[in-house]
Amino acid sequence: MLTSMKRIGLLIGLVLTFVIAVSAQDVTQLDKIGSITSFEKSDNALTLHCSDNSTVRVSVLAADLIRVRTVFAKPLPDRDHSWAIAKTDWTTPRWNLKEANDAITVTTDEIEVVIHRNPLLIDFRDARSHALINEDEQPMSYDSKGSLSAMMFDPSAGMFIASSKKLGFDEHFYGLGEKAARLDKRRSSFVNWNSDTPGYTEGKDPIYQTIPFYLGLQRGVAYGIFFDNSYRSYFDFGHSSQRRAWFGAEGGELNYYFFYGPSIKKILGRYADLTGHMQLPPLWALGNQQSRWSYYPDTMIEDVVREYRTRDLPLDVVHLDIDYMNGYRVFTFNKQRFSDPKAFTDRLASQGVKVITIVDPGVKYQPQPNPERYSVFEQGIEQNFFQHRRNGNLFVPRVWPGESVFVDFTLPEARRWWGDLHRAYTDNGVSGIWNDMNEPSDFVDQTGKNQLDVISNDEGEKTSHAKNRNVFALLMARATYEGLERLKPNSRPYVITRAAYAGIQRYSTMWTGDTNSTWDSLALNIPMFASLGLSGEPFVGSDVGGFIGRANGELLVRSYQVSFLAPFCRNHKTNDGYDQEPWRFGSYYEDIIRKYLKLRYTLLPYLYTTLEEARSTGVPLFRPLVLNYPDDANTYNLDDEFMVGDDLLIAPILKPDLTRRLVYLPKGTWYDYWTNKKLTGGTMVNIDAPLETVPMFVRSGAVIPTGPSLNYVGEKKMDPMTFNIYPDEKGSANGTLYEDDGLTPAYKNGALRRTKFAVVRQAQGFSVSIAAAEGSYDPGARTFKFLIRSQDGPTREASVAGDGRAKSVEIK
Ligand code: MIG
Repeated sequence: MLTSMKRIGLLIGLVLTFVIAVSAQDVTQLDKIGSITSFEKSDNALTLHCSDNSTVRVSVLAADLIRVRTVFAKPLPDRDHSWAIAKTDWTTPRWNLKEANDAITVTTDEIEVVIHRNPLLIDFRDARSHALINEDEQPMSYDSKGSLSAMMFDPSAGMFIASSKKLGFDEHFYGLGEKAARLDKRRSSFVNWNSDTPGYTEGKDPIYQTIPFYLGLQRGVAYGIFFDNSYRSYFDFGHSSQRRAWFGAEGGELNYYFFYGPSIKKILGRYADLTGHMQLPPLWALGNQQSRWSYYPDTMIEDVVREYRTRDLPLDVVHLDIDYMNGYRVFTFNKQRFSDPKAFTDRLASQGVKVITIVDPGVKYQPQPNPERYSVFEQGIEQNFFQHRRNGNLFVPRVWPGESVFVDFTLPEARRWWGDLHRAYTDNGVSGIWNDMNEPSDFVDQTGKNQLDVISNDEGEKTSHAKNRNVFALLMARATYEGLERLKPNSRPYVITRAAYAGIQRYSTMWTGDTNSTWDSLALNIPMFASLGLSGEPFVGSDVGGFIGRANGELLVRSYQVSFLAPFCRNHKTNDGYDQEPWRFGSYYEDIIRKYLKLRYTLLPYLYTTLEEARSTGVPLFRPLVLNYPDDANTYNLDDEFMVGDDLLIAPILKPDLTRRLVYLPKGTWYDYWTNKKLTGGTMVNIDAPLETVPMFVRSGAVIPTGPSLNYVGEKKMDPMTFNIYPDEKGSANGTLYEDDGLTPAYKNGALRRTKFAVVRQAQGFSVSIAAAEGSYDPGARTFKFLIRSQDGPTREASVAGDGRAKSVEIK
């Protein structure tokens, strides 16, 4: 029995916890940075000294990129390092400084940064129009007295810091990486702390990844903010107060990069310059993939592949989940289940199928004496590559192998060692690596509390879990990618990851973890893929059909109708879930799935061209409409349709029993992909969508390259290449085809071919001019076939040799 005193105490405690929890969101309680007392100017920066001894450095990296780096109540430390950043050698653009009594102004050709002296408030303005883009709502702030530390996840992490910006009346927010949330993040708040969250639903936060980058868009004008801080971080876009959008973290520096567009595409290009451009995976990574937890023994996988081939379903990749290993020991095979892994991958290779193996970070803790030796554990111990607690004890989490250890991936020698261990796979014909559990997940405690006293070397600084958790997966993926590059220098590495930090695109593709086989989970695919694309991660996908629970034929078909145009298209299922390979619900559903998989393969030239665009420009393949139409407010919160590149618009069905839906088409003329019927955009259109038909539209003015039907990438020569022309109102169309060998890194040295097409209407018919091909890659002789898509009459066509020479073709 509780005494009444105790009850009151409990009540007060509860109320206090609530008040504190609320004030954690209240950045107005924090100490504000002091006013500017002096400053110095260098070639590319201003360093401001403040009345409270805080230091702010405002650096000009490019005309559209400014960095603000603040440390509170002390000078800037010498070390300036981030695992996310790929480029530090910026060529300083022309800029100037203007001093006035109340403010210091830094101006580039594009941005004007007005730094008010007292209080210290920063405005970002358009350099030409002086129009405000973004402004501080209060001075940058910090918790000098530690009053918030009681509610911090890890009070020992550091000091809570925050930046607060005025919330625009009509400001929309995008990006922030992988969130189980809608496209427009306005009026929501989020936490970043990489977490293993199986079966997550909309609103679950945080989940697996941390990408502290967002875009603000107001009246068609976009800016970006990358808050490069790996501590547990917070983003609030007008959730706790309609006055402000703020971001903060439980430690580290208030270090952010400000990008100015005004277009989103331009910002994504700069963000890719700063944090790294995705490199191309092998072309077959765009092929269809099949997985489950777990296919074994080897003969079961061969059965799966046989089904695919006899049923005429295309397939490029199968995945081996954790049961291929000997007792979950990474870098081993279970010899009962896979007696000869090399012979197995060879047999699949002869059918055009590649094998990916899962590799988790947990290394089985297997000290001597033990009758079995496990060299990975032994080598790691010998070289002191595993993580330790602050007291010097080895950190021993529990994951699939039972007691385990994790590598300190901040150590370059440990990354090299881990990368080289992948020889165990590459020597056995494994073609790619799937990193799971890398939040890192620990069965002892999924929140990370059990890891708080784990120390990482961190370039000799010996820093805490609070700083290193969110970059663990980035560094593991880096070790993997660089290992694969060394082991197979002539093959492009292919890595898939669950957790991540900004910059992950340099090393890995991703998938969205443990979804549910539900309609709600399916509907989340679109805003999640789109937001990841707006956060620098172009190569995304989700378990087709959903991971947990039981799908059915209708859900599986509708799921393929979303993912058949996502970069990563892989059907995957949990261990105790009902099987969901494409044929499991009968031929009615299987036939529809076949139609979409085959369509994906014929569209590969378009997908690959668009993927290469993502590599070179940072603009993703899978796009929300707002990316292509930032001036059209109808696109600002569209969650149920998407575009692939500039030209294809897909509006899937995301609910059961529905065979018709409203689709928003932006202004202009669109072609219904299935009928070639022309539709006028700028409005919603009501479209039939029986199960066999996903509403799909082509932008007028597009040229969509397609190839032959394939069972797998490389099965046949890409001959003929067919160019589907969708003339606009004036009868014109334009397009590009990107090609390379699809396998090696030679494209980085110019072994590629880019061909541009321009179509114009003639008095009779059309004329296509093919520009001389760029690049040194030679795909060999083939035919280019041009088709004018039109609803009425037979499609007009013409063919010509696609030999790289400039020429023009008349289509009568
Ligand atoms: O605790 O390896 O997200 O795709 O099948 C579950 C088994 C561990 C989680 C991954 C899932 C994978 C599963 N893994």
